[in-house]
Amino acid sequence: MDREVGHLPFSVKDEIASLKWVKIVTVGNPGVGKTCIIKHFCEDRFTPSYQATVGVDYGFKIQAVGEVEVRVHLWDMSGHSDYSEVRSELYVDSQACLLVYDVTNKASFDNLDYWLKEITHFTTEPVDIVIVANKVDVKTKKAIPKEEGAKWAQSRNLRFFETSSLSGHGIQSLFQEVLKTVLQRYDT
Ligand SMILES: Nc1nc2c(ncn2[C@@H]2O[C@H](COP(=O)(O)OP(=O)(O)OP(=O)(O)O)[C@@H](O)[C@H]2O)c(=O)[nH]1
Ligand SMILES: [Mg+2]
Repeated sequence: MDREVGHLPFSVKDEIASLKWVKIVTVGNPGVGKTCIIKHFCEDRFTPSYQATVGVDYGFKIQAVGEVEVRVHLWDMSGHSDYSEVRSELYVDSQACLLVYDVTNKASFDNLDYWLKEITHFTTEPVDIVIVANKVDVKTKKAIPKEEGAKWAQSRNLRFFETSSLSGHGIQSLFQEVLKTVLQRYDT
């Protein structure tokens, strides 16, 4: 390449500067479905077998929110305690955090306070923290009724969403709502 630094026309530079970038992290106990939620959002697919995330995974999607195209970076963090140091670095500068529990697994719900503490310790304001009750497709083994999850979220002043990465229920609206909130902050 024989192009010199600064060869790009100003309009291209302005164009790049005007793009909206959003960083989202997912957190919660191992196995609650963080990776599957992101896979569903980015690739519209579900994997029934469980492959624990080693440290961190990454997803990217260009998502339309109304008239705006948003470049969404998704940092999918392992819920395993071995990786708390990795997580502590990834929280920085995230604009939204999805705190996920599994409606069939009480321990994952009971641990939400632990996760919330970790999130508030490492994230930098402003960050939109939301509670995600995942695996709502499983009707027979529900350990946490919707009302209990919603009440917990309300008591901490956090928004509550239900999802299934198997059926796709609630995934699009979760990301739309979160991205809308982040974009509103962008413009203020
Ligand atoms: N029925 C059902 N199963 C799900 C759903 N989401 C995830 N799973 C299953 O739950 C298991 C764990 O999902 P993962 O997405 O790998 O969980 P994770 O939270 O990323 O786990 P770590 O990476 O270990 O922190 C897998 O076997 C998935 O197929 C869901 O909405 N419904
Ligand atoms: Mg994972």
